[in-house]
Amino acid sequence: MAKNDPIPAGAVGIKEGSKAKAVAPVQKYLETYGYLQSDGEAFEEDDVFMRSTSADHVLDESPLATSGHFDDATTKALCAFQEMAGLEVTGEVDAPTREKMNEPRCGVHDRSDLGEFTTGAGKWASNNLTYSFQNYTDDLSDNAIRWAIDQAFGLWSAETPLRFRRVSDGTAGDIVIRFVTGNHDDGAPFDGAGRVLAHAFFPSNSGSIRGDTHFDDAEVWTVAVPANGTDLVTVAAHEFGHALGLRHSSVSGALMAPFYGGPSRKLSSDDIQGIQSLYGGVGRLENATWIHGNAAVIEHDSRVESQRHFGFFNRIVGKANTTNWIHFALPTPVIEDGRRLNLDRFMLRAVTGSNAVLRDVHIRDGERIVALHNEVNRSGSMAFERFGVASMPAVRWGVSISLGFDFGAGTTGDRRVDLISAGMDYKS
Ligand SMILES: [Ca+2]
Ligand SMILES: [Ca+2]
Ligand SMILES: [Zn+2]
Ligand SMILES: [Zn+2]
Repeated sequence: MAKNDPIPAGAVGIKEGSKAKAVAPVQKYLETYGYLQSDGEAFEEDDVFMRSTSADHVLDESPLATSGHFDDATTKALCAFQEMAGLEVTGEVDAPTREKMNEPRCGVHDRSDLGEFTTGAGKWASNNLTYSFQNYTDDLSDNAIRWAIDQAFGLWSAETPLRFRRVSDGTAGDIVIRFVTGNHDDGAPFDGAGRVLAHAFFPSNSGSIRGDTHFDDAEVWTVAVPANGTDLVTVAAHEFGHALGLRHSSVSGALMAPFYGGPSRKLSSDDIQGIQSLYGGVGRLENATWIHGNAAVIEHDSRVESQRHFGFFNRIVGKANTTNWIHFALPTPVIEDGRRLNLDRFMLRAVTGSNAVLRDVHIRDGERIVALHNEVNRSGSMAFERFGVASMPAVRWGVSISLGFDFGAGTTGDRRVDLISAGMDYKS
């Protein structure tokens, strides 16, 4: 595809016994991502992530290959990669394997022994973490970048007791965010446009670099969907998984899978199990308020085909191929026992037909937007869907939720939204 593909077309078909020129780039890829060790190469020099995790050093498990020879060790490593990537395990560089190796991906190495989510990269002692920007990318406005990063943290905070507060630029938060190109003095240089998109440092790293998250600014970063570049929310959420202690997952569809296949701004059950194994679940709600679905207010009545209030829900059927906003004003306790409360997470109970999609969730306090979750694209049964307010701002004026929906074609049943309840939890 791209001219910078690491694995050339000539690699297709090579297997054990081959000494073709294309063996070397395949071995290089397998080395880079922790599946293989080459003889006589100063391999540990170029992988700061491996050095950092000496307790369960990935190299201990990697076979040792002869450079340029597709030997038994290379076959074993290739099979491990194929398993990780959800490919057919053939031991041969077939077309799908080459294609997968040429996909854009995270720069953090995989483990060759993994199944579902894996941890073992340490964790933070505190649930309250700070982050800061060392710089921004010119691809987006600073505000768009901040919202994207906030949304990415919000995915993790919605399912855990973790909370993320931004501290001013230039101060060193626990997680320092940088946009950099090429060599940026951490032993893991970026590679120009495409291929490696970003990397992050596990909590098990020593020193201040733990948690730090670097984006390759040779990529074109975007927050638009469909993406006209690389989706910052998706990649940031993945990297923050590393910054919190998760390694790559071989579950396809998991956010922590190493490959980037376009915008996917949600955690899978594998990601949730992984992060909760480190930090625990959401815990009890402290000051939750709920409002019934019948309290929904529709922004554009003219785009609604029908609305009916049932005993326990409110059914809205959008006209075909329209968008609309549905707003909820949520009961808002502002001060309790003399202390100001903080917004913690939004919760939604709803069911949609197959062609009604919850696209955006905006959370406001008075006129101020406190969380944007854009392009979340949820559909079907949302029994208890959570959207984090990662920074937990103090609440002042009254909370409202705006839900942006896309209604496609299809029957009225396909275009329905059944709103049951909307809620918010507040922490003192
Ligand atoms: Ca740090
Ligand atoms: Ca790159
Ligand atoms: Zn990764
Ligand atoms: Zn870096």
